[in-house]
Amino acid sequence: MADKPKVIITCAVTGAIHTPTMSDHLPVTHDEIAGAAIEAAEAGAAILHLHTRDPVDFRPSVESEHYGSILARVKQSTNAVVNITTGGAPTMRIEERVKAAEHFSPEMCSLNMGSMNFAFHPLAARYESFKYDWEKPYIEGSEANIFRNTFADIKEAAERLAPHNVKFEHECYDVGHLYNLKFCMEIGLFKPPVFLQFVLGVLGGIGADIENLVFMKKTADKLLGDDYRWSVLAAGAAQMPLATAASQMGGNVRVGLEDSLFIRRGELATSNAEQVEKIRRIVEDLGSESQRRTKRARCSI
Ligand code: KMH
Ligand code: ZN
Repeated sequence: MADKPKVIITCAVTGAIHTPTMSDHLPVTHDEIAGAAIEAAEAGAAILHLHTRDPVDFRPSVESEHYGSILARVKQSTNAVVNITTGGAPTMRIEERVKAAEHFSPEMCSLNMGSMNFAFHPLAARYESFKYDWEKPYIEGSEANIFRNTFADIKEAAERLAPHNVKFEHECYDVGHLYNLKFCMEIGLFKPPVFLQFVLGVLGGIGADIENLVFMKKTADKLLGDDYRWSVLAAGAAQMPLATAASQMGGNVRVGLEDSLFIRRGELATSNAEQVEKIRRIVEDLGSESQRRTKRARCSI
């Protein structure tokens, strides 16, 4: 009998978009982030995409000292691939965003493939009050904020992290970002096979529907041929439907509270692990196998 198709589940545990007011289940302390990551790995996540937060008011942080205890616990307790964000928060510049990856040399890092108005200001109207003073201006400010990822920024991240031998999760929020990646490969910044994360449903990027997913995939095929592997993250309500579709199209999937706070329409997820369990169940019910790693090694995707 033919081997079952394998699907890599990434879990993005806390991110920098959702704020403490939005869900009591969003892990925000270092202890909670580490615990949530470990639970997600136990539930079936092979890659853990990690951000950290300030320990005082839980705003997004990229400080290496705010990662230390999280990474130590995760490495001790799981075999999952550790993926540290270089996206940080959309308000931060690349120089600060790559520092933690330089410091810890993880197996993987995200790398955002274009500049955009990464906007989530409509979320502000959903809450009457906020737990922390920074939340409302941070959310509202995204209306006018440019998440800067110029070619120079991408080159800087690639060159600074080259000695660390990291595998990048190339985050592509729109079709143009695939062309940006192709250009960067042509000038030798990234070697195939590259690992793409198609990001659908962020305001400022491509919308989350099946036609757009097919378009992203066809464009990647045209530009990159066999030189890539891919995964999908869809923001909010589209998370599970598009992850399911991706898993049936030969792709991999990303879930986690960074990308959606919900387990189904109108119901908050109680944990990252709950989302991992759900997508794993779907993927396995549909005849694929979730890819796991039995022992810790350098990344070999
Ligand atoms: N929050 C995701 C939509 C990064 O960390 O590099 C984008 C993201 C960015 O994961
Ligand atoms: Zn992220």
